[in-house]
Amino acid sequence: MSKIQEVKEKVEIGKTKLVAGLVQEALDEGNAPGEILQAMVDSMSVVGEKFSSGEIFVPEMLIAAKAMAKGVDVLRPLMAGDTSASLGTCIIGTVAGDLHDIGKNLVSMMIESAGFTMVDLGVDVPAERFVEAIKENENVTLVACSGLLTTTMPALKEAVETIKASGLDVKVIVGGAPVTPEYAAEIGADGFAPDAGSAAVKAKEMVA
Ligand code: B1M
Repeated sequence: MSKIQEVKEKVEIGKTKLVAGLVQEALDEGNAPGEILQAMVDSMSVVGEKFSSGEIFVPEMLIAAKAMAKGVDVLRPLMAGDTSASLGTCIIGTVAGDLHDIGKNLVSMMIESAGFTMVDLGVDVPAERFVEAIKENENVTLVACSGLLTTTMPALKEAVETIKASGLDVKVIVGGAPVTPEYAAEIGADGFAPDAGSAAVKAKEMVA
């Protein structure tokens, strides 16, 4: 079995203590960081399918997420690009009621590598907290809101509307599995991206 395949399998079954070592071994064998990351993202899709079909439950889903986070920790220094260019500060968070943070963390890593200083508010972030963070930090040019549940799409809308209603001069980008470009436009977001890589490209375009 290839090392990448092993990483994928161990993330799926939540072997938190093994994943970091296996990711390092996969790198040592010459696999690209992006390829290893994609394997772990694919694992989470399998985990999601197993959850949907009732084969696994929330605790297994959580432990798989923790295993992936260990792997991402190893890749992070290799994925971060040249951060010397400053495009300002980006406030990022997962919206109220939503605890999913793996995608948000990947988006944060990629936007940082595009040249932003990141301020990560974490998960379950109330709309008002985004506004406070814009006021508390210097040179905020962008706010990035992530939402992973269909039930938290209204919270995404509330976040965008609250930021816009504050009158503060920032752009807002939204994304997450249930979010479509149409929904992003409907709720008044300035930008949308389907994945972490394109979020970085879009973020740069938005503040240029
Ligand atoms: Co939950 N969960 N979960 N979960 N979970 C999903 C999302 C689900 C699709 C699983 C399923 O049913 N197949 C489903 C949502 C269904 C829906 O709403 N339509 C679901 C559910 C139902 C739930 C609970 C309600 C389960 C329950 O309690 N009964 C519960 C809700 C808790 C809450 O948030 N209030 C719940 C809980 C959890 C855990 C806490 C156990 C855990 C999260 C742990 C963590 O994140 N630290 C978890 C997990 C792990 C998942 C799955 C399996 C994996 C999510 C993930 O990390 N994917 C997920 C199934 C799936 O995704 N197929 C699932 C990998 C990650 C890289 O992808 O997050 O999509 P993703 O991010 C991508 C893009 O979406 C995009 O870029 C990222 C990288 O390319 N993106 C952005 C994300 N944010 C962006 C922002 C941007 C731009 C792009 O701009 C700002």
